[in-house]
Amino acid sequence: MAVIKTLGQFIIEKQADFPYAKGELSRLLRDIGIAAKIVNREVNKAGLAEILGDAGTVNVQGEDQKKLDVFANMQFISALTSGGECCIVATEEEDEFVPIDSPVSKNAKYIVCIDPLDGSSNIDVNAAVGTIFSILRRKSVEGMATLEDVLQKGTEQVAAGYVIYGSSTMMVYTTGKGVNGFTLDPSIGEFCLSHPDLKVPEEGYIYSINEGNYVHFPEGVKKYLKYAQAEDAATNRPYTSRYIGSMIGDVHRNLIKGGIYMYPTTSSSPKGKLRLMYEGNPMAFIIEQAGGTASDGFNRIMDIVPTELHQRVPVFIGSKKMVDKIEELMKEYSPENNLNAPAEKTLEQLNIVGGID
Ligand code: P6P
Repeated sequence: MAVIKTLGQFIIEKQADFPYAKGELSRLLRDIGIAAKIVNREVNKAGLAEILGDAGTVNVQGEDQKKLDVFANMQFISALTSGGECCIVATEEEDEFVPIDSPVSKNAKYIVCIDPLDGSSNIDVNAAVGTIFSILRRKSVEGMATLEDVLQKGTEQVAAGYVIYGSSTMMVYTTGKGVNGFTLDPSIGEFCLSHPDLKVPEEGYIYSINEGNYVHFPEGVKKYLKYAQAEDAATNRPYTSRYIGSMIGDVHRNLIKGGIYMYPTTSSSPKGKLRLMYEGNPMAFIIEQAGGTASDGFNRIMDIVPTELHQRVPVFIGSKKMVDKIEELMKEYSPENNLNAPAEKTLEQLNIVGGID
């Protein structure tokens, strides 16, 4: 009889990994888990409740908000407010970040960047949707936290995770010590450890991309697609194409089976479609912790210095060898597409005293 280990038990057990932690991060993860169970209940009966369809509002991205988007956003903000461990919520559904100014959050030191319901256009057709979250520690030490506390590189994340509301509901997260997956057991209302120490296969044979945008892809992406579709038994090509229209669904499958998810620049998304703070960075942290790679085509996503709350980023994420291949082709055929090239190192940074002779 396998011993059930709940998310709560696992978090407490792993708390020993953080000797200086006083339990705040553990409680924050618990709060997110609680909100996820409430969102899961609504997603699972979306077809029944009057919660399908458009909310009649538009978010900062100019996308129609679905009623479930708005519901999920409210649930996570509410859980994070009452949990008391979070001082700011940056969410896809709000133009500005949401300061959490409640008596219990006075000394809260964590910031949560969240996409409350990614892939929500899939809700009405019953395809996988999910929540993506990234946890940062505020840098400022007094007063209200500010946007500067939010705009930190992905390497500064203390935790990241997603909840996939699919054929089963799973939470997958990392605190920088590997990746673990928990499946919701509705009979006891608990997320239970089901996928310990997840690792993404170094090589994969599945690629995920919206080929409808082919005409406007960078040349390096076009070259990669031709490479993926070429006949070569020795390297298991042609690969298989799988595209759910929900990043979480595609990245989760590729995490389990191996593969690459790509959302390059397109004519309608000249800087990429996915957002750095609450899609690119958290998924990059998870995939890197599972042994994979996450790139904008040229640079490690987690090294990109954010400048805007909702900034977008091209995403190539998954099996290391597949991402290495696309980076090779992007560098060769689309060098002009390198939108996040690190600023030229200054002479001081290069420790060249007195300049170059
Ligand atoms: P397209 C969902 O809106 C999302 O952000 C990702 O989850 C998904 O992979 C992508 O956009 C789908 O975009 O342009 O292919 O419909």
